[in-house]
Amino acid sequence: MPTPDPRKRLAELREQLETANYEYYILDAPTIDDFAYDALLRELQDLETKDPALVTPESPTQRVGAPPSNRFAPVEHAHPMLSLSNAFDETDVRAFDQRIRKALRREDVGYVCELKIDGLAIDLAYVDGRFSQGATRGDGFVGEDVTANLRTIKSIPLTLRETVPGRVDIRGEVYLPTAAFEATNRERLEREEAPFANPRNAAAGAVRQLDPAQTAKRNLAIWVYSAAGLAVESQHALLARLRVLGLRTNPNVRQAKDIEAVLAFIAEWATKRHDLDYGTDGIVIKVDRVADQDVLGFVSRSPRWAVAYKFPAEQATTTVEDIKVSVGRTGVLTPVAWLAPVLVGGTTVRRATLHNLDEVKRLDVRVGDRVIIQRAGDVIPEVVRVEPPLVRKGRRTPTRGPEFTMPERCPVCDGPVEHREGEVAYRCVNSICPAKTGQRIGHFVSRGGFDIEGVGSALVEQLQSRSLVTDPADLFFLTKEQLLGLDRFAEKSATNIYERIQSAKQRPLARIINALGIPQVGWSTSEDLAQWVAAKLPADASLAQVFDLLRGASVEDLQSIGGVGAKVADAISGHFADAAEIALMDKLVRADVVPVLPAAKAETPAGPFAGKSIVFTGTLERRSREDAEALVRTLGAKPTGSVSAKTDLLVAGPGAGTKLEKAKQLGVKVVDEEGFEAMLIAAQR
Ligand code: 0OX
Repeated sequence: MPTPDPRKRLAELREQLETANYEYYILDAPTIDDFAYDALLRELQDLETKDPALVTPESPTQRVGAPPSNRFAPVEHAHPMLSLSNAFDETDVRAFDQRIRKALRREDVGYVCELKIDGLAIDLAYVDGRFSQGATRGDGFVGEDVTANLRTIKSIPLTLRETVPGRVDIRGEVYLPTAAFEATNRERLEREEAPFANPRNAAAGAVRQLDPAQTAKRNLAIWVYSAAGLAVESQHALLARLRVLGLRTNPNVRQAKDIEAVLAFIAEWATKRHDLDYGTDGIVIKVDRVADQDVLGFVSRSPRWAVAYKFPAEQATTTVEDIKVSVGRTGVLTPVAWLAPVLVGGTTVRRATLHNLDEVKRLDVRVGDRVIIQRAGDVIPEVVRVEPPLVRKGRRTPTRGPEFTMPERCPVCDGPVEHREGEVAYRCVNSICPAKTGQRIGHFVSRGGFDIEGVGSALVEQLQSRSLVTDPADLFFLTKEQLLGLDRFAEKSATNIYERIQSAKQRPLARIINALGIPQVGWSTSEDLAQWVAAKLPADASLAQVFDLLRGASVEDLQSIGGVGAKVADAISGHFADAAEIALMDKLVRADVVPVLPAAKAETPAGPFAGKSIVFTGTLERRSREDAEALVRTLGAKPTGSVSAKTDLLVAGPGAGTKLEKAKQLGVKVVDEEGFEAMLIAAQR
């Protein structure tokens, strides 16, 4: 008998497994059981083990097992990933419809309504039908390469069911089903880690696991909703085409012939959404026809042709079991209501912030009270009001606890609490308060800082209680042996954390600056500061040089940085002059932290608009004249009203007259609106 050709069998197995996947994950209609699936997969694995040369990235065996990576490489999106503008009520939705009809100069505009999935937006690039790269949204222009992790998600096909030549970018939302989200949070609470605030954060945590095998365990799924590179005439046709290609689109969509039909869809899903096994926080309304979308264009980074209606905050009633005080990174004391657990919009809530003492007094909330709490989107749950007690016949009115007062000593370190005249906040002023230090370390290792995965609050508390860290920089001096001595640490976990900490020593400068926790300085100012430093120092400057430069900067120097006002400049200057902060920075230098400086930008922004004098004439259809002028100003251009020999560019829409004539006579460059939009896209990259 001739030996069967392994290649032929391999192709058969892959085909059968991909089909089984498609039927199970996309069509929700399996034709073979788990046992049969596993048998096929094992046979394929055996063949590939015998001849590793036969393994390809699209093989179903490759959905698990890529080696863990240290960090994710940046990926520049081939097409920017847009964000959506919001609508919060019926008036906003009707205003959106009016804007659309006005801009299209037509009354009959059809829409498509989609559920707004509470997940993580990602881009899937398919080249010649093969999944080649997956990236997170990031800032819309540059995301992170999470290909290996996305490969583990079974509802992401590794090959399209029809080969589409060239590249297509498919966008969708990766999400964690509600049950998996709740299970993840229960596990986190058991490990004394902070639970994820919402399904989106949990999905982001799972997608950004350094070890794809961990992502594979999480039960993530995807719904896709847009694509660049597929020629279609409408959003509803696009969704149909995506389904044909084997991608998973959400079934709860509707074509709406007008805004009344859109509002009916919204009303229907306001309650029905609770029956879904995934989170949705609103409805995305899209103009259906692609030709109309093209006419409408964009305002800054949001399409004019779509809007996200957000469901109103969810409310629930529960009982206050305790009021405790937490201490934040800057020492501010926040009263927190500990609640009888209650389900609010699909998430179990156990705590709600009471913000500050004034708010507690305003609400007059006490232990034992029944309260209405609310949770809106990403926001931490809060107490809205106290309900009158339920008094039943023959029963005593439930007793209320005493009036809440702020503690006079810090509940964590017993240090003095200060309340400055005229300020709402109460602060622990002990500079070495472990709560402050703990929160500070949390910020230091967070995604916007040194991004050290695995250093959670439980680990930080252990390190603090054993005096192994008293400030964030101490992390870099921890030895593997010290980690091994901690509870629940074995050789592998200690080595893992140790290596992650060591590899975090090299980080983009903006992250290092953000990690310092300078008051008033968030992510965007950190980026501005990093850019300013990069313009003044060589690309391979050391951290010591960077800190010296910032320490030596005057308030005036700092104010010369775009986006830094007087208050922020004062805060930065104060931070770099503070003895304790200087000691911390010196320690980071001694730890051999290496800053990666951003590519220095020229003083005026580079790009096609930098330093150019621009005139707009005629009608602009995609954006207002004011919007266009403001936009080019941010890109370094000077918009003016009349054409002269000094004019560099004339943007001429329909109806342009004398200005266009004059520009032609003077040989000034002229572009139409299309050309201008193309220049904008290039400039905003
Ligand atoms: C969602 C969702 C997000 C694509 C370009 C315009 C709007 N979270 O479910 N975004 C979009 O579409 C973007 N659709 C969605 N359904």
